[in-house]
Amino acid sequence: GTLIGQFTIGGMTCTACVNSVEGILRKLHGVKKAVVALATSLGEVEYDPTVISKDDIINAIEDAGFEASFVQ
Ligand code: 9UX
Repeated sequence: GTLIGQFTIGGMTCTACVNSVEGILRKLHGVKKAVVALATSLGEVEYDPTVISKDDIINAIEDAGFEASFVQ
């Protein structure tokens, strides 16, 4: 199955940040789609919860130097 997770991302200040975070997310096994918006600091990820967890996704973003927390 697929779940949709929405999260806030802190520390993105330019479009290259957005591309970087989207690239990180899209490379994660279990992530099917990822869209990140600079203006709202929001990201939306479609993921397979049997492959990757919300915490794994947050950790991947934070390992890249940004802050992340899930909205739902
Ligand atoms: Mo833009 Mo983001 O110059 O880490 S890439 S601030």
